[in-house]
Amino acid sequence: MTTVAEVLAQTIRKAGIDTVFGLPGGENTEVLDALRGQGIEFILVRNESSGVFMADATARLTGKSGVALATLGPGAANAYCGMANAYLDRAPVLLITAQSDSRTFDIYTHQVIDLQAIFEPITKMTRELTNEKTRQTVEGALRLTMTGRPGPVHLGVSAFMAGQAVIEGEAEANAASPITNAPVPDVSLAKEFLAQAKRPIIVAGVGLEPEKPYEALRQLAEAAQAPVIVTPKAKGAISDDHPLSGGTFGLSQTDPPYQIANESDCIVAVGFDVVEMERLWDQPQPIIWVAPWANEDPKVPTVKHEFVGPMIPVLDQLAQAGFDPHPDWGKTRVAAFRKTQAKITLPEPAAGRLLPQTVLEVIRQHVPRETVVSTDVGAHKIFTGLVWPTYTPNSYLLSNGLSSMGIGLPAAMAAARVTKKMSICITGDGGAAMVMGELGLMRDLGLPVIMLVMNDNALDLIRSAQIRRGKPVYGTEFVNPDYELIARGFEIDFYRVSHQAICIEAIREAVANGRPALIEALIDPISYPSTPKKIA
Ligand SMILES: Cc1ncc(C[n+]2csc(CCOP(=O)(O)OP(=O)(O)O)c2C)c(N)n1
Ligand SMILES: [Mg+2]
Repeated sequence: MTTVAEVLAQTIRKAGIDTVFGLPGGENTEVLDALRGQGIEFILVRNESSGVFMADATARLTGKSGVALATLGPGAANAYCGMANAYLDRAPVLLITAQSDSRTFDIYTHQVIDLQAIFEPITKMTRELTNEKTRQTVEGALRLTMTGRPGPVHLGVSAFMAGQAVIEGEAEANAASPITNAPVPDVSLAKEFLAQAKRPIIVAGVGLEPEKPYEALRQLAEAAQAPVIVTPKAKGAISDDHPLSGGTFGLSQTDPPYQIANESDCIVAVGFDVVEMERLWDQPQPIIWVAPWANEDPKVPTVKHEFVGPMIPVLDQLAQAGFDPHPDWGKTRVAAFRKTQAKITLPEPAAGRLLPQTVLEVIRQHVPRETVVSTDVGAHKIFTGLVWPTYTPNSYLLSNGLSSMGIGLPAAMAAARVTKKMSICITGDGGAAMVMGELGLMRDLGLPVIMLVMNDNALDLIRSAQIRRGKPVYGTEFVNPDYELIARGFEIDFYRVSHQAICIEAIREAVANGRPALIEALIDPISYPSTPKKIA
């Protein structure tokens, strides 16, 4: 006989997925054993949302769905933030949880919450996995995570059901490719329209994954002389040292690339999703929409031409338009924009403190171009997302649709596992405290991850909001632990840096050693763009 748990594990394996991230409860033992039986590596995280965050980052870097596991009740509730992130960050994640046995719903309440109901609003699908159509359900779930607008799916399976034999006669596994062979659409009208634009731009967003149309995007940009502005999730889609890279927007209401966007007369939106924008979409220019999903939820009213499906064939055709851009546009406009950015002067840091700018510059100078950097959420993210030079696709990871703290370290660990190279997590001290237990996983796996904590003893982004709104600073400052003792407790390397020379030395050494490391950067947040320059 083959059990539900075994079919679940077989189907995951057959889809080419070799790792599941999670933290089990007593109700998961059948599933865990079936995963082991299929040779699937189970990565034991210290908090369930970390598992979902790792599954998300793994999916992004491998191009396959990521799979996470949690128990019923509290485990599923802990995984919720990770799933909400997968939903708003459009990540293809399958979460398997235990769930209460529906036969006992009326007589047993311990740890029972209605998981189908709570996951419903933040998933593309949530189902109870039973011994009927088990294989089809799991295959369908994995496929659904990747189709159209990617997103999470939840499957709950009770401990009883996991051990039951599947009902005979199921169709054989048939892992279909997530990208369908849709007919190439007729883009002639959009092409004519784009050919008339004098100041076109391309805005690339989270929907570039999993198709990865980077090459087609670059070719269109070059043909049209269109500056490419990326959202944070698309950083690296065009190299930041390409003469048409117009930077990143979506982090704050005043991100500098709006200067270029505001002057444009036509936008080609590629895999764009307003979920990433910090302000309402108020650009008046007409849009050519190229994405794996339709312009809806919410609808952008300025879309004039809409192409839903594979993006590469559309971009390839658009690149054939006869362009006639304004001579001051394209590279020239981007070069002028970069000059204005280079002129910004920075305040002096307090004694014994570094500016975050110095920390980032030192890291950028000492790590390879393709090194994956993740950020957590806070002032440090808004700043890093804006200025971190990203040269290759998917080498900058973050939560942006949900903007959830706690993602930085799990994402960097997942990246180090997939790439087998050093990755760097830049986190605030608030976010670091949320995931400190995961340093144990970093040590267990010997992952070459540098966790760099921007120590400002505050939830700086929130403290800044208080100051800007004229409120007293309250509930946003705290005292950090002795990070050296923390690192020692987890048996990982430690560095404390408070000026540039020490910072250079620490980064150099940590990169050369390639071991798990914690770097505490004593920073002055004054130079973050989100931090008011006068602290009352
Ligand atoms: C899970 C979660 N809780 C709360 C918030 C709200 N929030 C956004 S930024 C921030 C401050 C983060 O502090 P820290 O990690 O120290 O980063 P900093 O702003 O100091 O750079 C908070 C509390 C959030 N985004 N996610
Ligand atoms: Mg902080």
